[in-house]
Amino acid sequence: MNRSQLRPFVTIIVTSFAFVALLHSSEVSAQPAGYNYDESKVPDFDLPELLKLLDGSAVKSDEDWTSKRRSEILSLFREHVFGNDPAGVPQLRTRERSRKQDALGGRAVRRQITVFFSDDDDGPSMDILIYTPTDAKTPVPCFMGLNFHGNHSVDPDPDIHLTTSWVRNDTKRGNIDHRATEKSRGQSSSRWPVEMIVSRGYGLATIYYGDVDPDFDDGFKNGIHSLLEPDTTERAGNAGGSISAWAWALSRGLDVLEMDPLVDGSKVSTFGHSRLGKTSLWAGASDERFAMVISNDSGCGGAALSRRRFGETVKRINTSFPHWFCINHRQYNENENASPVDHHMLMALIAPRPVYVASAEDDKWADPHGEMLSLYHAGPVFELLGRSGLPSNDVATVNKPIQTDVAYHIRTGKHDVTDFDWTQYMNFADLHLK
Ligand code: GTR
Repeated sequence: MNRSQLRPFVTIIVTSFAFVALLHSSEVSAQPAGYNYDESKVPDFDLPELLKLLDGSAVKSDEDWTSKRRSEILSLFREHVFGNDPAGVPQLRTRERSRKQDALGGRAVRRQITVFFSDDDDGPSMDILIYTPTDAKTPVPCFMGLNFHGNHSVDPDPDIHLTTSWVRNDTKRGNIDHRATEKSRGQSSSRWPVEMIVSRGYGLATIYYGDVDPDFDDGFKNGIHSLLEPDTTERAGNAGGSISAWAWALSRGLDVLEMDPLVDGSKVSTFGHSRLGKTSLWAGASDERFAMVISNDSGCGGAALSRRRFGETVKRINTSFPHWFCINHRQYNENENASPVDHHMLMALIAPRPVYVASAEDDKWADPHGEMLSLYHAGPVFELLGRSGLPSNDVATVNKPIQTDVAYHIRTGKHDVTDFDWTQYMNFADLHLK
């Protein structure tokens, strides 16, 4: 092979290496080339109607919405986007793995609870790490979210169980050969300001998403699929993808928090960042027990309107992450307008409960304005149910949160979770859950 023959070969290797590196990064703030980041190039489109039933008749009352249209839309999301929920909820068994009455310098009670999904202690299970304020006199409202790197990444506390589940390789954070090492403790603590949360009177519960379904495309053989779906040879087009499995885990976490004497189970907010923000929205949409729903930079497949094709597209997400959505979702690759849903309908499924959508200015890949617009376009449903939606569809001012019955902010900075974001979530929760 001479040099010029070699060049395309090298380019292919370098490109695929970069592609794999991108897929394996949860810190994506880059703007991959070849996608639209220009508002003037957003195509024209019509959104599917929220307040019209599939038989063409109008939704006129909150009763029409609650008893008819809401369930139609929920079924459409199951059929065309996320797939069905994992079938056969097993009998959960829980075991308190540890408890510390004076964690965080005495400010918090910290517990680790293992949730077993079968009779087998070695079978699929997940750990919930829960912090509640030590000085609380009554059960507290609580935020619950999945984390990307293991519960031990949330705080450097050496007593937090180091996950033994698969983790994404990342030498810098101490994840070697898909296993967490001591070095990985506390590496995500900037995203989980536990002290700030308990000092404002809230609890925080978090679960490692890799306990439930490791985030790679293995044909649904591991995690809860090994238990609930032993035969995956011919998966149906509407069989749930990983987001559906992760959202299911949030509901199982809520089952546990509902029984928890330190937490007010009627005031649990689901929270998530990025792919886990998509998951938070789907959990909140499909499980009405969640009192509030927070999407942090969830982008395509989450808060953003797919029809805008701004930043990440349906085709790109289904190609990069074939395991996240159901197979039917691939019909809308470069064919978004044919979908019977768009993501304003995901927001509407959460109504009348409070929903917070947050974006970051430099996170163009997630389409900040499109994230806001889906919340805006869900407005008619919030209004039908006696709540107010977003007052305007104008591009939002950076660092100026809008918080009414729904909330939105775009902050300066990149694709991440910051103290600014958490401060806003707690301000909003103060309005609705206290
Ligand atoms: C990106 C993906 C986004 C977002 C992000 C993340 O690679 O394109 O949809 O989910 O990952 O989860 O960090």
